[in-house]
Amino acid sequence: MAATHSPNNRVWTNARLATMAVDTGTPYGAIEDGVVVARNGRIVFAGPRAEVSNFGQAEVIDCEGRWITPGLIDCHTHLVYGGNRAHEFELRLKGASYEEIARAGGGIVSSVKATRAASEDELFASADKRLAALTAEGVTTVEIKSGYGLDTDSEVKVLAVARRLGRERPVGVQTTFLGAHAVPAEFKGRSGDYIDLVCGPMLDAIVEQKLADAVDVFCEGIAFSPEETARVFTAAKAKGLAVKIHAEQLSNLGGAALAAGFGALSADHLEHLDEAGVIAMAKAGTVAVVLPGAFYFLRETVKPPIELLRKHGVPIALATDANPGTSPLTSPLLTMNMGCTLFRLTPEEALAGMTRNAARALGLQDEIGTLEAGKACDLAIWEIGRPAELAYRIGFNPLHTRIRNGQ
Ligand code: DI6
Ligand code: FE
Repeated sequence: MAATHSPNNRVWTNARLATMAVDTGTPYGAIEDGVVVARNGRIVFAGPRAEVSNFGQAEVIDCEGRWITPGLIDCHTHLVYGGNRAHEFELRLKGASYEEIARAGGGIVSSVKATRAASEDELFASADKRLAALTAEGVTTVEIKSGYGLDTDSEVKVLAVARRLGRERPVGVQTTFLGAHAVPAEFKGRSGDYIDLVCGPMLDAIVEQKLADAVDVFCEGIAFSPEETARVFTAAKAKGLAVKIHAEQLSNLGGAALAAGFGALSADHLEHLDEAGVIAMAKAGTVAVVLPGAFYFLRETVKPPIELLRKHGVPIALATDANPGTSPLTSPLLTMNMGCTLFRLTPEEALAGMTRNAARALGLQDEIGTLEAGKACDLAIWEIGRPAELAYRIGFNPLHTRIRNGQ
């Protein structure tokens, strides 16, 4: 009788694994001649072929020596927004700075107008194309922030679109409420009143509809002060939500240390972070998310303090920051390349930044981010000879297959 196999049991064999597990003693947690065994969408074994005696009634997939990494995780994006800002790109090329454009009513506020005017279906359709670009390069989980609605109905609309992407596409979506992204035009000069709205009715509506997994604040001279940030974090924590911060992107306001004091999952950007901030993050276990796309697009010159983050053992994650204003980037592979060329990460750090440490930046370290038994079977299978190729190439996609929850 021919062997039957359960569709819920799958084995990827004849593969090289970059497990990205910690403390294996080998770069990338690599295993030559490895197998991944999955049952009902979860990894039950990832390790040397020699340790598995038989595959039972499983569907066996021969990887022909290809590399398997954990599915990539983009832990910081603003994927859902209306319109685009190509016109501001032109203005910046004529000499205007990002801050000048923002102060003159352009910048985030112009994306807010377009986002408010767009229907849910329109927002879904445009974000879906950007999401497809991410998944085409191996992304299996993405974080999506609100922050281009800036009134209760529009923030709810954006987060509902993000949730819908997670339901209708084969990708995990974590949502983050970033109502404190910018002061909307109708609150100009009254940021305190706007923060009342964010911490009150807006947060209430979002919690009520279970639309957010975390809350973020843009703490910056052109956005919100540390005091305003603390108010949002206090309100978020009272509702049981995790917090994150955009900090030290254009100046050092001590936002990362503030967020660490609230037990933040991550502090993101960090170009102007100092050693005191690094130490505070290390103590709190807050992940440093670096965003080379924004650094590149704004032609910044001050790099995040990678050496200090390494010295104090702060985990470093890497993300696209996909957004219309400062990082119109939807390539995780180019992001890894930029992490290496611009910030001097090693290719192994870059891959850890889009797998293991990105999972941690989302609080999902027990679920995803490494090839280890017990985690979701989210895989990226690559046509490469060594893992460093993922960060090395520019504009080339060696993805062979992407697997989400074993499918
Ligand atoms: N930091 C950024 O780089 C983006 N948001 C943020 O908090 C900028 C968003 C934009 O300009 O539209
Ligand atoms: Fe951002």
